Amino acid sequence: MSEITKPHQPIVTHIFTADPSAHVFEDRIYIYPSHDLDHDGPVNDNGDQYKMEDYHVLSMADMNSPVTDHGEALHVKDVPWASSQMWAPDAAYRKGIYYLFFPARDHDGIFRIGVATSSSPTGPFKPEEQYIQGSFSIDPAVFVDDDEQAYMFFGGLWGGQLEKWQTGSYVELAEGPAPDAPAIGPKVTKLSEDMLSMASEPLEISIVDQEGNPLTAGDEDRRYFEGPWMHKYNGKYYLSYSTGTTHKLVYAIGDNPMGPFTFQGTILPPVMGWTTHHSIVQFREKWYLFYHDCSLSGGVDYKRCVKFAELTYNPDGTIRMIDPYPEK
Ligand code: FUB
Repeated sequence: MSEITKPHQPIVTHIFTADPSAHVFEDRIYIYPSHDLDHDGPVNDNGDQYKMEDYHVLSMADMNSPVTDHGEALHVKDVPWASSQMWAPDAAYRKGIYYLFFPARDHDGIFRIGVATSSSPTGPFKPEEQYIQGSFSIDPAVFVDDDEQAYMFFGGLWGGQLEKWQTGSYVELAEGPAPDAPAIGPKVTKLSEDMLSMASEPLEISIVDQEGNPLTAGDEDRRYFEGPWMHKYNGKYYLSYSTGTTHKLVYAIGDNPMGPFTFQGTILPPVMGWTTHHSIVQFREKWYLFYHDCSLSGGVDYKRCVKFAELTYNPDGTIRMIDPYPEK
């Protein structure tokens, strides 16, 4: 158990953690992060340095309480279809069952998204034999709307292989669009009642600027890269994500969870490290951003640590930008 929980500080220091998906279940905060491992292997644009093999669930009673590490909740060796690289997960609850959604490479090296279930938010989670049919790429984020319909958002460029699926099937050598062409958007699908399969074909989400023009692939300050998250505030849908190469967390607002979304601005400017990845959650009356940086390892990009900060809105519903290092 960690001693303290403070904004902008690592929430645990005994393991390296990243990609936090935070949820509130029965008035307790649960965080589903990636579990970064130390190694001497290659570091490259394919993301080989992110060698994760398992998931730990963390939880805290409130924002000032110690954090409990509930131990290993799922290991890649227990997932029949997966071979390596357990990247950013998410969790959901429906009708007495907790679901862990996670990407990993299959036995052909192709990223797929799997699901595992438990009667407890802390696991252990039992994986399905096969990955979710029709799934590909990385970074699942599951959002259950007020009408109980669940949606899964996913996709990531470069190591996350999203460029390779532009035709609907996997093309190993496919590249992204030209800089002046519309950017590749995140994917969204409705999930079935039992949350174990897709209830609709994945659709590409359109993110447009304030004039209604699609963001272009060369607009690296604003276009989608990876790490989608969906939350609802005052009846509007907020799609937030990482811009990857420009290292920001940004957001867009829409009237429908499947889009289109209009770009708004930056939630978090770049932090220490290449990747940036987040979730947004309401706990009691306040909203919080969970994110990561590499400060715990002194800047080693694949040894990251989860942090949080309060997130606030302007009266018009826009999000106030957060300073990740307010004490510097
Ligand atoms: O942690 C591995 C990958 O790095 C995640 O899937 C991405 O979102 C990025 O954070």
